[in-house]
Amino acid sequence: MSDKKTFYLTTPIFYPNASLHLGHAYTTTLSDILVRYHKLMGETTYFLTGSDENTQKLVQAAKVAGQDASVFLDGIITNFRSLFAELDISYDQFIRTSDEELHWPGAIALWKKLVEAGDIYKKGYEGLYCVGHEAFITEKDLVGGKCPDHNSVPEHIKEENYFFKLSRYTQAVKEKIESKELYIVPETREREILSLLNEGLEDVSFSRPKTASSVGIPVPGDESQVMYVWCDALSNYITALGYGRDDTLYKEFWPAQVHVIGKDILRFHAAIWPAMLLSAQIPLPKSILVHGFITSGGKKMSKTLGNIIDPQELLEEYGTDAVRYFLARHITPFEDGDITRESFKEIYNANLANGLGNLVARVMQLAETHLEKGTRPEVVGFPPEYTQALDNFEVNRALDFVFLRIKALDQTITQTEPFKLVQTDPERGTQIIFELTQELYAIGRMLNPFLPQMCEKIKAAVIANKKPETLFPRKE
Ligand code: ME8
Repeated sequence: MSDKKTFYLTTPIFYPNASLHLGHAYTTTLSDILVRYHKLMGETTYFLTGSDENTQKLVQAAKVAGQDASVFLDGIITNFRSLFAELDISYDQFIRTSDEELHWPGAIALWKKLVEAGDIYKKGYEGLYCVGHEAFITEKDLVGGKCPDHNSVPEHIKEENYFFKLSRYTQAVKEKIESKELYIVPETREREILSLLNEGLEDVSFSRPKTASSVGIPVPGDESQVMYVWCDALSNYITALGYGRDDTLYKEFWPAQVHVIGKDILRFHAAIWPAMLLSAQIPLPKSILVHGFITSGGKKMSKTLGNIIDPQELLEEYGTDAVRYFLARHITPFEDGDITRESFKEIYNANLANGLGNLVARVMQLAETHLEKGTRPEVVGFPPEYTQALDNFEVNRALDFVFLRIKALDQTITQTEPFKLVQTDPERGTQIIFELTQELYAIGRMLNPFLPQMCEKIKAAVIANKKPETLFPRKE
């Protein structure tokens, strides 16, 4: 066995009923930055993302689009993958829960464990089901008879389901969270889930009759029922590693270091999922990072409001690293963050075209003119301000630090005026220019997790002693 540290990170598996928007791009970019950082620190990383496909939402969306469900699904998955490619998301696996070979055996094995623990029982049930949520909701959640989040009337359902004894695990989950064995970040979300646990958890319906849900994994031993989509979906975090099938990856990487999620699905991840794992006697993930929502102009992005920002559109206009930069630095992971086309452009021009781009041009112009050859500067360790911020998932603070160094380097040039010094004191002048390239190289290295393309371009420019083409053209 190797003693190398491992870092397994997961994103939610997204519903493929529509193309991904900037919110999904945020989760995935944030995740990618963390994975790249841990890789940079020499850890063995594994990065999982994917799609949640056994859902009625998909069936309904395909119907609206007038397409066969599988054709519709293929189109959406192509869109997911191309967005992730354009964002430079370095995932190791893209799991699809419709995959009967890779996902289903593990989901079934986990269900059997819950049965063995005596935590699954059958019960008649009557309630309101919201397909948008893929969950039962209550009368008091409704506004004017509709689910306010999805603006739709829930289905009234009366059926026999299998239930999971979630109530039995309220106390145990609470203890794991309070002791930080299951570390919920940030603290506001930890408090939110603890207060929910203090109210006590009710048992949850874990299956639907096949007649009600045309998709889903059959319940072992009862072909008339399919697993509840959240029970099926949560299990992806271990089935992707081969749980119940081939446990090589599972042995190496479970428990996950972190599940990255948005605040909307906290309850599923910090209450139901740990309870399932406790029931099956599987170790819990180490932490759950819960980020806020991206809004536009102060409002939740929605089709009705017409304020949805398509990540593809930004990527086309500004490029991969500019989009990654904005998401990493100008959205705070622990709170809601806002973006408009105007704010994006302003920030791009100020910090990338003028800030970083201009600095690289300035330093490399001096170097190309006055240094004889390129150099591979000595590689020094990463500063604690940088590593501590990233260890705490604060990608925005880490990038703030890098940009302070960028600003300082710019000021050094203005103050020392090496372009004049090379005339009066060539030795001192070239020494200063050499030091500028050293610092630029160090900055380039720190940009690695955030702006992987720029990192390589900056390092290559210093080594070749050549001013690169304009990195971030100004936008009017
Ligand atoms: O919930 N801002 O899938 P989903 C930031 N399939 N992030 C956002 C966002 C926004 N405005 N909107 C969505 C599901 N997200 C389930 C998950 S996991 C076992 C199953 C991101 O397609 C955020 O990460 O509705 C949120 O948690 C996720 O997308 C929900 O994606």
